[in-house]
Amino acid sequence: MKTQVTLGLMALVIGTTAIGFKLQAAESTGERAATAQVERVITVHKSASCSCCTGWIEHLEENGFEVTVKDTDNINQVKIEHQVPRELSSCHTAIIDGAVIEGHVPATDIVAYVDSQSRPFGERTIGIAVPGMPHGVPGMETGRQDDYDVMAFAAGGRAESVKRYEY
Ligand SMILES: [Cu+2]
Repeated sequence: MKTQVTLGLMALVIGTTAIGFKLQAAESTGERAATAQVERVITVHKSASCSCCTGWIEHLEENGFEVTVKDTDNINQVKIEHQVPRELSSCHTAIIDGAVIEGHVPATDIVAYVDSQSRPFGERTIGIAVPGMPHGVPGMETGRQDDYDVMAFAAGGRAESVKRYEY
């Protein structure tokens, strides 16, 4: 019991140090130009046959992301594992910095979300999604342009719009 308490305290100290260092690093980096050069490493889970997923991956690469593609025969299982609410689900599921990106989310919104400290549901926030397959989203250039929302979501299906695109 005594050992456990000590270990817990050590973890807390290490954790605090890590946060302090991170903040310090961000301050010394300073300018936005330096931030923009940081590589965005993302893993995309998709079905092998999904062509609009490939279109979205190209959109990410054009915007400076380094993409690892993982084809799967059971994309629904991936969504269950990453707690993507059924009503928000789309064709592909991606992971970046521990955040879940579901569907055809524009690269700028991924960057804004990952960089931002604001999370609509606090630590329970899992990620962001563009539900379904709206026409005109990155990777879905069909010639038609739908209005759509980027939704933040948490476990248990809680969700709210963090950005709306209207045309
Ligand atoms: Cu798609």
